[in-house]
Amino acid sequence: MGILNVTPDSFSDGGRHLDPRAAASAAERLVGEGAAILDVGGESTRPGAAEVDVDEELRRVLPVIRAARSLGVAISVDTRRARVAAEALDAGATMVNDVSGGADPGMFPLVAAAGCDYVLMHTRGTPATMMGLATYDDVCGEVWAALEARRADAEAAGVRRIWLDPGIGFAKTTAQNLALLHDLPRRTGVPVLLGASRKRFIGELTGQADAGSRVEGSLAVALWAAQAGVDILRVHDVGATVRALAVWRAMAAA
Ligand code: HH2
Repeated sequence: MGILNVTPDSFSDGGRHLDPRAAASAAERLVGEGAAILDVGGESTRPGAAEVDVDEELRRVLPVIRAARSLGVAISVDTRRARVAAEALDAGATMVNDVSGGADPGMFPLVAAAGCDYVLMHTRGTPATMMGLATYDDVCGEVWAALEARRADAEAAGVRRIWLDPGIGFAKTTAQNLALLHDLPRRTGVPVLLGASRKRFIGELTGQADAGSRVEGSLAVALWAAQAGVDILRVHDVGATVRALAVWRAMAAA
């Protein structure tokens, strides 16, 4: 899954794709590099990010989704709002990536009626408040129990095609992120999506303050996750990840 943020303030690619032509060429590049899914987002969810008005979020994502339809890959909309998800699905998206885990009461009924794919991510609070909520006795047990409980709610509402995501960096410290990654091989048998690309904990471990310089660290996580059986990797550096996975896959199959 290639990341395409149409925002002024995303932590890594903020401001780069606000112009529709820049977004279209980024989408083409990500698909050319091997992305099977494009994840289009119009609201930054980095720690402390401000909320975006729904109409503004729609204004950002809809033209990009419409333009990306011709690229022949699946399109996901990264949104916490049912109204944005509904219009994105009408515009051609087939997956809803919801970092709030269904906080909008309209989200599960909408996704159930659409019959689309749904990514259910773990977080606490909102992007503005989440880092004050990173307190757990047993981070792995609590995160996966919360995900399973939300999945049961989603299924009860009629949602069928669900990927679970532990939400790396969302209400989690570096130590908690590492514990969740270490624990991934135990989570076999459930469809999992992971988004660790260029995140802050990688910068802390490698001494890279600039998000664009966190490629090698991101690849290390991607290979670990692939080995653990993670189904979808949400990444900025699609070409590098695809090449690293080609070698990993050959070794795994040898
Ligand atoms: N992380 C981000 C955004 N969406 N979706 C899922 N399912 N999992 C994630 O880990 C995830 C996500 C944050 O990264 P990014 O989109 O690069 O930055 P920003 O939130 O600043 O736009």
